[in-house]
Amino acid sequence: MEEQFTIRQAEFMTSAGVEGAYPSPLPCEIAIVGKSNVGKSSLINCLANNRKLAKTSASPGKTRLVNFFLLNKALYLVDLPGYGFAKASKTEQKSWGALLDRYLSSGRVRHLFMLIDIRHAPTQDDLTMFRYLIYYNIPYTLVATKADKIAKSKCRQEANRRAKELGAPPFAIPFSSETGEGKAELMNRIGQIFRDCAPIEKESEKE
Ligand SMILES: Nc1nc2c(ncn2[C@@H]2O[C@H](COP(=O)(O)OP(=O)(O)O)[C@@H](O)[C@H]2O)c(=O)[nH]1
Ligand SMILES: [Mg+2]
Repeated sequence: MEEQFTIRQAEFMTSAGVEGAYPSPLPCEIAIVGKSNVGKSSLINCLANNRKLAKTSASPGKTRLVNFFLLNKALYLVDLPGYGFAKASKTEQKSWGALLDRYLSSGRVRHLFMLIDIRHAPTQDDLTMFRYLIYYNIPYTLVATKADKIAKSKCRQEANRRAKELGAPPFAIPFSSETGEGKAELMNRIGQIFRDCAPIEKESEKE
């Protein structure tokens, strides 16, 4: 049975860099990864119905921090800094790697949404990122963004093709933060993840 998850409330909590403290963990934390400009911040805003919640930018590489958004005061949605923008210096790449390593190895994240552009084959950085999340053994869902840029009749097929090119089972959710396509499907996914994260009542605690 699918039960639609609704975001009643969304707020920005805090940002952390390579050293800053993360907020106290909640049972459910979902993080979003993907290359710069793929539409991570736009997706958060679209889900939360708030265009100003996460800063979006037409010029890539602006998010250098791990940004925590609290949904319904119950779960964290985390905007991770994007990878693979051409102008990044070696130092910047290194600090991005350290930031991501620290976050992923913290054991907080329960699920990752990996975003890929529906129009293009995965980049080397996408492939590296995908291997990395397999290595960390983190459950993930692939989301193919900017679906409004291609014919609607091709979205499902193209999204799945991108997943396959990444080396994943051939399934990705086609999504557009412009038209809201795929939003209901993604909200269902969040609902499922949220329910799976809920602490299970132990037999001994039941009365
Ligand atoms: N057409 C279209 N543009 C999008 C979509 N999502 C994001 N964008 C645009 O892509 C650019 C980068 O978006 P942003 O959310 O900041 O990407 P981020 O770097 O991954 O956080 C912005 O100019 C957005 O308006 C989408 O679904 N469709
Ligand atoms: Mg962003």
